Amino acid sequence: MSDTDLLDLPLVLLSNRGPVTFDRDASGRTVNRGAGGLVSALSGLAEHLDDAVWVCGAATEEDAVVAREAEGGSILVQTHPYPHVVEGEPDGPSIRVRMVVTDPAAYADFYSVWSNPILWFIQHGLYGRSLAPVLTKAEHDAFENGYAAVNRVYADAVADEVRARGGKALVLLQDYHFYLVAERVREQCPDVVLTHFVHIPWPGPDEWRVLPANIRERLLYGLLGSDVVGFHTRRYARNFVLCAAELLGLPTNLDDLTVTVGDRVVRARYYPISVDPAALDATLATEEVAAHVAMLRYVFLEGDRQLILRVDRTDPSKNVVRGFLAFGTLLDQHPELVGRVSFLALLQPSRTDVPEYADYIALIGAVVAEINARHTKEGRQPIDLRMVEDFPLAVAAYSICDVLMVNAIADGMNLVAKEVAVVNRRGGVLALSEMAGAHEELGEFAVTLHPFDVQQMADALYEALTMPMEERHRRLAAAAEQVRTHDVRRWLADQLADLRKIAGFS
Ligand code: GDG
Repeated sequence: MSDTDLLDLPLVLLSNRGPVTFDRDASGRTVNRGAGGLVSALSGLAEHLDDAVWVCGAATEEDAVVAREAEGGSILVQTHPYPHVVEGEPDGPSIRVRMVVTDPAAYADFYSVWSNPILWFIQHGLYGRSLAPVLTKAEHDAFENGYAAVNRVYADAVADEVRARGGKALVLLQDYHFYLVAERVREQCPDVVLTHFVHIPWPGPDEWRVLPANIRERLLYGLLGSDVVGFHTRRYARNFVLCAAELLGLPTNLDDLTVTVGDRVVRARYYPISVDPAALDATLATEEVAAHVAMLRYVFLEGDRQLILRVDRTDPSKNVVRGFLAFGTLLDQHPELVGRVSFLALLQPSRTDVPEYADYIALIGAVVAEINARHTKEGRQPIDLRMVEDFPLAVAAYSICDVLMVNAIADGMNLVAKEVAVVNRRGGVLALSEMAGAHEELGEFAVTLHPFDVQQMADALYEALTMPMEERHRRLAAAAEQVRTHDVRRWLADQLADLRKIAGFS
């Protein structure tokens, strides 16, 4: 059975970032396809349906112009052989896209006050709590006039698309930006089949008590407008059910992972997201990646030298600073590794408008400078820190590293670990935080990291670097097999199979 056989309903998708973005250069309007496994998986689904639309935010100025030209409606974008807008009948795979424009001040409150950082920080356990967060009238206003207001606009756009399809459609909502959407769509379109997938961790009730009761209750009831609330792991799904029990007092079943709201039963489910192995194999086979591989081998791997890698956004949840402290401890305690083991960190600057993120980048720089000053040998610095957005370089580094370090404080899944499992050709060892969702699937093939224990992480790095080659290859092969048989298509297919049952089609 193919993915599309699972769908007898029209499809409406919603995510903050859409499948295409428009820009303008000297030749006029340009169209670019969004990057990443989620966009390819969801586009792949939508492209093969007659009646699908993807609702998303206008991300660029040109997106807003396109949205205004469409007068609030959708446009048809043909995605192959190159992305372009079509007026008549497409002669290749295509997606309808509806870009939503919101008031800039409301969007700033929605995105830069509530989605990031408040919800992100709560869900990743990043608040120290002694001094942060401080919720003032400004945050309360930003919730009403930003998060809730923007959610209403998106919900109305989704409901509009559902009504245009006869009031019965399958709606797939994505992520923490839109917790209030499902409830409002259901109010307007009671026959809808709704799923909301949360890409980041879902903590237990006490973490949510950081928010005042009226706000946390609205967020939870918003999500409970869905038929299914999807997470990466069983632990997050369980936490969600616990929240419904403790914070809302609703009847729940922790074995079935269900919540009863009025006459409806809402299911919490877990579907571990994954990568597109064929796309990764194709990237690895490019000349650009091969050139990077040659350069990286020359710089880091001559003789018996070894390479530890990390690839992350500069997000405090990724725990970059403690990762370097652990590496510094490793070199302190094993001086024979100095000059022989390098640490390449490819970090993508992220959310630099949020003060905590800007401070975090500065701290990373300071820690790296200190460790490099302490352990430079024969002119060779142990840490090579590169602040870059360069996916081909990342894939090249994935393929030749000895150890990948993922030591997140909390991470919904962590796709980098899965990408390395597929692409590495050197018996690379995954050094994987027990707090990353990926640990549920890949932990048995990895060395486990405890993200707060710098000594434990140093010891684990040592274990990974000194692991016999045969064992390294055995573990890597098993991890690769797990990821290749549980790819991003399966992530989507499993959700659709559950929804099909709920909608009464099987
Ligand atoms: C959120 C959740 C969850 C790497 N370098 C570049 C680049 N990458 C790609 C990686 C990977 C992606 O970025 C990062 O994904 P992660 O899963 O590691 O982390 P988040 O960005 O925090 O993602 C996470 C995910 O959503 C999916 O549900 O797994 O837990 O936090 O694919 O290869 N991309 C570009 N340039 C680079 O230099 N464009």
